Amino acid sequence: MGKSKVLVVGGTGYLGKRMVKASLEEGHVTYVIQRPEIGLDVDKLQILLSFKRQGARLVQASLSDHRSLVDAIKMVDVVICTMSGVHFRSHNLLVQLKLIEAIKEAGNVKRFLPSEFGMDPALMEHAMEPGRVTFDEKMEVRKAIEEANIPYTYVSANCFAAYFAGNLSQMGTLLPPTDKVLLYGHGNVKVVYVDEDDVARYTIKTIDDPRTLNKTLYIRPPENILTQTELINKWEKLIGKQLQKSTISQQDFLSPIKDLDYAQQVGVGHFYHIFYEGCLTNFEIGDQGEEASELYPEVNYTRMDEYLKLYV
Ligand code: GNU
Repeated sequence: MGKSKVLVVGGTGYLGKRMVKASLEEGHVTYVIQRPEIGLDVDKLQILLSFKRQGARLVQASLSDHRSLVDAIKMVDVVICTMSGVHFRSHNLLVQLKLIEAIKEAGNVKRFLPSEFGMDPALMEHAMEPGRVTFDEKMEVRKAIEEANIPYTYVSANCFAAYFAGNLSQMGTLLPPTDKVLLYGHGNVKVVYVDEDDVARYTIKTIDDPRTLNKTLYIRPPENILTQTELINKWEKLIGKQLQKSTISQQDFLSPIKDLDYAQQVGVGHFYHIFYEGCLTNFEIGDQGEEASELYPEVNYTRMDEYLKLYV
């Protein structure tokens, strides 16, 4: 297999770091943008330097300097963007429109993977305010990509394990509760939990795969399609103790939304669609999609009982 030249935009971030690592591990020539805007952010600089030590190439460019972006893009075949779409983090999905302008002008990119990595925004036209902004923005980015005829793959990675599994899907915390756990409805809606390192592995597998050209890659590892209750059972087995369960109805879950800050309002909407409506699993993958664990059975994905061991 010929190796690709890959540019990661957002390489120092939560998911981007994992993309850079996975790309280097697959033997691709891996470029990471070094933005002048990092200024005195010593953590970001150290991450970049550690990538360089591992063989990545740092390229100076800024998202507010079109020329610099075009020059960076001209060096590669594949662009992966992992800018944050999470509201309690930097949240800047529409900045990708500038990247698309540059990809259009450069004209050499064989595959662009925009920042998606969650639910499929194309299936969220009915989503609640204000959480729908995430999907509306991702669709705006898709529209720009498709109008510019840029070859793409959209990755629907479902629930990042650190946000959804380590906390047994409780909001407002990243750690498992010790006594009481809240079940959404009957806790019996199938969701999909994916270790972020696996998100990066599958994503890198797909960048030069003709089967995912202009398609959506859904990451649905079969053993990680679980209900909230099934996830909690795995945890209880690990700690050898039962948690006290209470359920919250859909109505009670949604009613206090006005009193929350904006990021939490966005979160409530997302959790509602995932855990009550079942938006991650209530559809079959059509001919515009492929499933990652089917295409790449060689990836030994992390099962959630293994993942949760870290939290004991
Ligand atoms: C969820 C969050 C966690 C929010 C997606 C508030 C877009 C997606 C599965 O907005 O990444 O506690 O697909 O108190 O397409 C937020 C994002 C997570 C929800 C995180 C999201 C999932 C966004 C919270 C909380 C753990």
